Formats: sequence, structure tokens, C-alpha cells
Amino acid sequence: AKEFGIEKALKDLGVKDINNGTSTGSNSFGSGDVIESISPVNGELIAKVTTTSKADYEKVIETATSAFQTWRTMPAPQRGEIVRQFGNKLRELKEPLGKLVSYEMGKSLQEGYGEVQEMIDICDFAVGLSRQLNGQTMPSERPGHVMREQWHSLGVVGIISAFNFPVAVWAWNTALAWVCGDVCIWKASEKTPLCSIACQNIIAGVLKDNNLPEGISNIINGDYKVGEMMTTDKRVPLISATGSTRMGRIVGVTVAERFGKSLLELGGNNAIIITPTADLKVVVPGAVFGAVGTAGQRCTSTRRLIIHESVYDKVRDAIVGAYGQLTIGNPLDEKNHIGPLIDKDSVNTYLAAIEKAKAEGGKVLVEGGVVEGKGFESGCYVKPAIIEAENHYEIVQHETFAPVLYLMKYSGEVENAIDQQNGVVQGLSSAIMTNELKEAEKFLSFSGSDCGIANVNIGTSGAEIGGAFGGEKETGGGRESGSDAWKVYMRRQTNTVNYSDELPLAQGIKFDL
Ligand code: UN1
Repeated sequence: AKEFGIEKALKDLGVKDINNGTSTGSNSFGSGDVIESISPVNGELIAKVTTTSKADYEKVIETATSAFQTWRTMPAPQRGEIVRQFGNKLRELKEPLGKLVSYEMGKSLQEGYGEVQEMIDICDFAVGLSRQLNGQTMPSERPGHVMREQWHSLGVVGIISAFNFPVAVWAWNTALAWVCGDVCIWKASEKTPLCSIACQNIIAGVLKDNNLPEGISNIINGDYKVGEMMTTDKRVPLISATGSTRMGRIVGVTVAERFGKSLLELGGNNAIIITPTADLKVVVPGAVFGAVGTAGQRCTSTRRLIIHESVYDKVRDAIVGAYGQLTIGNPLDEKNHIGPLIDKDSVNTYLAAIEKAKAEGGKVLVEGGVVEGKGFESGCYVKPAIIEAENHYEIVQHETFAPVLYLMKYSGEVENAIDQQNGVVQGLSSAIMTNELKEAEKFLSFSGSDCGIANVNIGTSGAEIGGAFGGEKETGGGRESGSDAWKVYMRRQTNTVNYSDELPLAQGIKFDL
């Protein structure tokens, strides 16, 4: 860690205690089992973090519930001011936090910084939003009556996030939830606990400087059993969960059973349709970044290219050629394009996917495999693979969280490509590369892409925070981040007020006494 400047980064981030995975603000503790944070960059053990026991969790939820009573009475723009200060701290700490993300998770340094930038951006968005949590008024059908709706804070929001965006996804949720008047408990991925400790440390400082109570921001750590404490807990009215479809199916059912709300942002199986008029200057970087960026570990990563048969050979050769330029290695070294996968389990899943694709009839165009030798001792570095495949293959239908890209053909009209693109169980992100207006509009129409995100002439990954983020079908249906995603963090109340001296009933009903 020293050679990569991680010790210094942790110092700059002011993290004194890297071993406590539970915190209610500045108060850190944790008496559960220990989880190890291991960097996939070099296999080094960075920290041993105590997880959250049931007793610890009780302390957290009580502190959070009590903080909510104070926090919700603060005017929303004042809550926005706290988020503004948090965003400013992130500006100051972008470098060390981005570096920690890169080291603990393994994404490139540029992407680590990019993640912190997403946090800063969502803070700005939330600050503006803190003056715009507007309800509507609507005309009443009755004389002397008014109708309106108000948005009230919800309570304790539980956030479950994945290893691949160890800080930004938390920020999308928490920055909005805070301005909405909620307090948050964050269960980070057990693969990246240190990132959660660092973030909690930053917000704890801001809350302390403003004399705000413990419990507005909380972290808990550990495996799914720790998450279960929240998902089964009636005191947590909303669970926002980002991660695998497998996890989301369990969380969604558990939360629904107690009539809680859930916001699910789950797996994708994202495709780019490449039409005959597609511009290769845009296609190649869009597809390659989409497929190998973050080593294929984004929920928005490009998994499939659906290429018109008339340009198939040209596009295939250009993409295969670009893969030849890619460098794999330490993600903290900015000349490398591709860092490691998160761990060896993930490497095994990747290897098994390639074998399965071959067994189903796939033709390997760019050979995958584990990279060995000096600098690759962690065993987590893999070569990005390209496989010619068909959409119906079982493995193609499945989201493999690794850099495996499937190429397939379509013939005839764009509708045939759209059918293939929609022909999977997931519905997160999608894109079309075309210079034909009609094709683009068809793709975006009601009978076009069935995904939550549909792009024209850009790839499937790298969404801005300003739009609502999420998708349909097995992606879970939730929306995080921009647009009006904030509404899920609040409860809606419809008010009807009578300022007349009569009591007319709605629907013209007569009830004479
Ligand atoms: C995720 O992988 O869970 O659009 C989120 C993107 C990023 C977010 C990905 N802004 O690729």
C-alpha cells in the first residue's frame, strides 16, 4: 500500500481507525466477525474490519431513528447546505479517495476519480433539489376547496451497494435522501469496506462541524446477513439496493413482505446495435470502453454487439484491432486500460463463462485467460475476450461481470436488431449507432428498446447523474440519481382543504341530515 501512496491517501482522508466497520457518525465500533479487505491490485491485505453484530445494529438503528427526529425538522435548504459542505470536502479529497477506490476495488485511477466526481455532481444536484422538493396543486371539483400534495421525509433509508461502484452509488442515494430529510444506514459491499469507512469519516467531520447529532449517516459492514437485519426491519421504510439480480430478488421479496418500499437497481445485459450507417470513429471507442472499462464490472458494461451483416466484418475487425492496443496492469498506473477483477471467484466465473460460450457453439475471436507473471501476482488480472455468439445461448442471456463481449449479427431492418436487444431478461442500458433519423427514433419509441436507458451514438455505460438511472424487467425497475428519482425517498401526502361553510361531497353524492 505504501508504494502506491495508499497509506498517505488514508492519512489525507483522516481515517484513523480502519478496523471498525460500524459507525453512527464519529462514533465507530463493531463487534462482529472480521472481514478482510484485500486489494485485487497486488493481493495485499489492506485491513481487517470488524463487521456489525446484531447488538451493534440495534445501536445504529436507535441512533439513526433519534437523529431523524432532529434532521427532519431542519428546513430542506439547510439540509442542502450540509450536503454542499460534504461536496466541497469531496472536492478537496478527490485525489486520495479516488486512489483508495482504485486500490481497494481495482478500477483505473481515472475511473476512481470519475467516481468521486459523480459524488460531487450528485451533491450539487441535491443542493439545488433542496429548494425544489415541490408538490403540485390541483383544482378541486368542489366549491371552496383546494387540493395539493406535499412531500414529507420518510425516515431511515437503508442503502445496499455493490463493490463495483464502492462510493458513488452510496452518494447518489444518500445525498438525495439527506436533502429529503431522511437519515441513512449504508451497508457497503463486504469486498470494499474501507471505502465505506473513508466516506463515513468525511461526512462525520461535516456533521460534527455543524453540531448535528450522531446517526444522520451510518455504516454497517459484513455479508448478506448484515443486510438482512435492515431488509427485515420495519423501522427502515425504504431499502435501496444495487447489485445482482439474485440479491435483488431476495431483497425485493423480503421488503415487500413487510410493506416496505424498495428501489432495486440490478443486473444488466446491455447491447449496442451497430447499423450500416454507424460511424466507426464513435463505435470503436464506445464499444471498447463499454466492454472493458472497469474490467467489464459495471452494471452498464457492454455485453453484446448486434451488428448489421453488411458491416459485420468491418466492425468486427476494427473492434478486434482495438483490443490489440489494450494494456492490462496495475490500475493506479494511468497508462493501463484494464485493471484486475475484484477477486479470484470472479476470475473463475469469467473463465467458466468463456468455456460455456465455447461449448454452446461460440467462436472465440479474441482469446481470454488469466494474466500471469510479474505485476500480476494477485491472480485477478484477465484478458478481455471477444466471442462470436448467438443471442439465445444460455451464457449470453446471463450477466457475467467480467470483460467478455459477445458479437452477433442481424439482417434486414433495425426491428430485427431491436428484437435481439430486447430478447434478454434484463433491461438496464442500450444503445444504437446510426446516422439514420428513422432508425434512431424507432429505437427510442415505445416499440423500441425496453431498457431504462437508451442512447444514440454513445455507448451503454458512463451515464451522467442528471438522468434517472435504472432499468426494467430483472433490472428491478428502480430509478436512482437524477430527474425525479428523489420522490422515492419521500412520502407523498394529498391534502384537501375546505374553506367554505358547506360540506359538499365529492362525486356529487347527496347525504342530507
Ligand atoms: C453501476 O455499475 O452500478 O453509467 C453503476 C455508468 C455509471 C454508473 C454505473 N455512471 O456506467
